[in-house]
Amino acid sequence: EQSTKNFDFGSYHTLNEIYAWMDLLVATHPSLITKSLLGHSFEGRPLYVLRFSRDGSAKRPAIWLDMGIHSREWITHATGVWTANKIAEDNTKDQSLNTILDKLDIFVLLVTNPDGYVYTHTTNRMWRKTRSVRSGTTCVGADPNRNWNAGWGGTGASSNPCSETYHGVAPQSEPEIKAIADFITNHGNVKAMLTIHSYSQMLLFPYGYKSDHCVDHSELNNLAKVAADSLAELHGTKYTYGTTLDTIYRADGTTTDWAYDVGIKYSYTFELRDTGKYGFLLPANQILPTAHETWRALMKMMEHTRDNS
Ligand code: PAY
Ligand code: ZN
Repeated sequence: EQSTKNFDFGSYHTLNEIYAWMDLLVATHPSLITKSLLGHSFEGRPLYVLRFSRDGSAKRPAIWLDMGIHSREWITHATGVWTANKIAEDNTKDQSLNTILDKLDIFVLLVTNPDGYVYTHTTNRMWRKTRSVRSGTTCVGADPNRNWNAGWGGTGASSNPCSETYHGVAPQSEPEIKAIADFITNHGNVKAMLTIHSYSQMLLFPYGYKSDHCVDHSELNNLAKVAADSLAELHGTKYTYGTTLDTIYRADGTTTDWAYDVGIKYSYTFELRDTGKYGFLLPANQILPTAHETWRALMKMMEHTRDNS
């Protein structure tokens, strides 16, 4: 019973199931994986990050992956669980992953917005935001992907607390975002930040808050193409790519722009399947194909990070 082998990677799981599975994964791979507490959500739930590391030293160069910042994007948590298991199982078997882990730590935050995730299971499957409450409004939550301190408060977000893209009362007002930003800043050696969303089948990179192309634009665009091409080879799933502003819309206060502006060059938003047929309600029989194809793109980005940092 108590084995990661019995876990059904092809189903959606609750927060408690994911948290219990994380403990099993750590117990199964104790020399590779540690779990740390980043902080707590607004409602007091723990924010746990998994660290895959061959070396005990605190500040090795690292790759950061996060899932579920928007709670209704269930395919991201499911893909994340599969991905964490893949890293654990293949860490020495896959020669390329082996060389990545020789050089870099990998952090995986499977449930960035646990309050929202619980709410999507109990009350409203389509909940996107956090569950923070504030005075002066009965509307709950802020958009955690408009709450970062990068172009915060511009026109690519809403100042209306009832909006789906409400930016919150201040940059990093949401404890989930503050906890991640503090962790990454204190770490100081994160080389890639890959934040996983759904849906739209896109790879997005800075900027979202301004139309200027960043100085690394051609390198980031080329890497997005390599990743998208590799992803498509498996099941033919077509991704578009480019800056957030050029490819989807203007968005202010996003993870990717914050990461890039604090010096994390390889900064991407993934928008997983599909393009709208099922949207956030992607059928569970697409979890494994999505995870498998996404892995190919993630590996291209992790390999490039390994070879260029
Ligand atoms: O990080 O590049 C970014 C911003 C783009 C995403 C956002 O609005 O935060 C795009 C949307 C998302 O995944 O949240 C797309 C989905 C389909 C939505 O809710 O509109
Ligand atoms: Zn999202």
